[in-house]
Amino acid sequence: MRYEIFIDELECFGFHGVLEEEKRLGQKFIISSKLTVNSPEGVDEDDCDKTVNYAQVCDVIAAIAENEQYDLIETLADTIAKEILIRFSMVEKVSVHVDKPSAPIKRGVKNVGVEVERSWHVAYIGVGSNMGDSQGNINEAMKKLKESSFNREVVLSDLIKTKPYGGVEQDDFINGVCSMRTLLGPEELLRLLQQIEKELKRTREIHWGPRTIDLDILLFDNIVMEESDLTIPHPEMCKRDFVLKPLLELNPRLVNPLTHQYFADIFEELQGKDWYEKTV
Ligand code: A4P
Ligand code: MG
Repeated sequence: MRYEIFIDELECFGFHGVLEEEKRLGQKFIISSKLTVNSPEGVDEDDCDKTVNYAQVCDVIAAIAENEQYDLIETLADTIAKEILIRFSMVEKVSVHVDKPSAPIKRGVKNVGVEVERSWHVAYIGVGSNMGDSQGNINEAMKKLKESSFNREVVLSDLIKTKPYGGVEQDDFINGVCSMRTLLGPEELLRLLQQIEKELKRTREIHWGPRTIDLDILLFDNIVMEESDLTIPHPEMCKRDFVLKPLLELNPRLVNPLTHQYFADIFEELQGKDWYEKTV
């Protein structure tokens, strides 16, 4: 069952702020939070272990607010939100509100505050390599994704050997798809993937050319977005058997949020298209 827990106006004494006096003297911060809890076993048994203990949540909030130091209350609120999601596995979504009633503002202001929201998301990542030790590169990328405390349940499909798609003459690829839960937003996840590509010595000389590792966001919840640096669903995914096959292995009932078609049907239709380059 799903329900909400509220923590209202927890008073903490912290040292957050841009000014030197704020860092030295400290001041009062008032923190409220709303947690959406999914308790698989429900609360019929009246058992504290089957829910989220709000006293422990208060301790986590106070430990961050009182022992860490941030210039911005936005960063403080976001750090608390992430930590609650990481520490309490039954929490699906959290909002954190931080008030700073004694903020050093010359005009009379009763209060200033911020509110941030974080939740767990489901993401599917296309994984490919055709340079160096491809299998080793993919394993290393998976290790790095698992090491990030912002991700959980990182699962890799079977890896398949595929013919290069797209006209560039190059070695065969190893491809797969990885599914995971992440508390990062789409742009933050893209930055993490690009950081891992960089660490694995990915260079960008030829468009669609050889690469030690390529990590593309295929799907992110049911989001449809088109920004200059990020398009979701991945614009090429429906044309690629080396993406659809491992994706369907992980979840055969996935639906394309753009067209509302089953990816299983898209994969089947692909086989009949005259431009289809079979790579698997
Ligand atoms: N970008 C936009 N949307 C996304 C997204 N959903 N996920 C932007 C990731 N990145 C996204 O990507 C270029 C830009 O796309 C990024 O800066 C990002 O902001 P890139 O990885 O730097 O460059 P690229 O390799 O030229 O493009 P891309 O799209 O990664 O290449 P593809 O489309 O993956 O194609 N044949 C086989 N058999 N197997 C393969 O894996 N891969 C390619 C590369 C060609 N042929 C292949 C395979
Ligand atoms: Mg890419």
